[in-house]
Amino acid sequence: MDEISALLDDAATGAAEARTSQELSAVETRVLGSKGRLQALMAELRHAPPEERRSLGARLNDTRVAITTIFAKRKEAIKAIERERRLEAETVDVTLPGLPVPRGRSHPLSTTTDRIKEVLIGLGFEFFDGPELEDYAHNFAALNYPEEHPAFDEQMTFYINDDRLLRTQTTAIQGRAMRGRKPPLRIATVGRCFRYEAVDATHHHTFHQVDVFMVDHHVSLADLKGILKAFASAMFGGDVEVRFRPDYFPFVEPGVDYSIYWRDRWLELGGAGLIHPNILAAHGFDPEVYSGFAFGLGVERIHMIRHGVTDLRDYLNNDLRFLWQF
Ligand code: FA5
Repeated sequence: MDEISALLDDAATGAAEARTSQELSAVETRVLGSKGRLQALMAELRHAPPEERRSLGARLNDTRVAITTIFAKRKEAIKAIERERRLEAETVDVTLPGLPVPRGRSHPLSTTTDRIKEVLIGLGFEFFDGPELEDYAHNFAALNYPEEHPAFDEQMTFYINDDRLLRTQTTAIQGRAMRGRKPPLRIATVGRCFRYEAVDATHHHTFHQVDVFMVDHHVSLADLKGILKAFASAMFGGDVEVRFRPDYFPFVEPGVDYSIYWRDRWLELGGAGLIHPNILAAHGFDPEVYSGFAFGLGVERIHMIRHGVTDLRDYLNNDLRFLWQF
């Protein structure tokens, strides 16, 4: 008899002392399991005197129900405590400083290109794209380069075959943009160019150019100078002076190189001139009726001047210490 009471007491104490579901489950197995103490007492019933068997059986049954209830209640309580603990462990302190996420930004040549487009579109020019892998005709022949001319020496490049080459100048867009169109034309392009160069601080095998041209009635060097002045003033800020000096490019006549006066010095920017009559005629624009100007310059050069960068190779090195300065 005492054994039954003792079992109930032990079960109650064991359940109360169990701190986790696993501990409780161990106690439960010990008491109620098939090899547990209650089962052992049940097995002994048959050795009890027959007159006591019935009441003993009823007590054991009541005890089983009581113990089962104790365990069920304790199980609920432990579950609640465990949920509480888990929530506490998962709590996020929203006041802690966050992990820094490095942010990217536009490459200086991209921001310069964007600005170039903004300014030239504002001046009424339309943008065109041409292929970086050009053909000989657009890069040279259509631009009035005579065969075997020394002008080629300045623009040696990488040939894919006899006819296909990496373009040396964005001027190659001219033939593509003039074909099938009629003046008035105000067209610009910006993009990557390539030359077989001895690489140094101001020459790379890969660089970027912007090219601009206009064809209409009575276009003169004065128009060219006016557009260049407006372009350079918008790009560099302030009132910029433009100076021409004679230069030679096969696709212009006359040809010039131009410099701007900015922050107390003259800075050479690129080449320009009036579009050669041969080129106008080749596209069916009568040179007696139409004339045009063209100019080109390096995108890197613009950024270098503005920010005092001294080595143009830095633009392609992808060193973030350089790029994050802008
Ligand atoms: C030309 O390429 C002509 N197409 C420009 C032009 C256009 C003249 C329209 C007349 C009418 P040039 O070879 O000078 O010209 O190059 C122009 C600019 O491109 C240079 O001033 C320079 O800023 C840039 N450039 C040329 N070669 C390189 C190079 N290897 N690395 C970096 N920039 C270069």
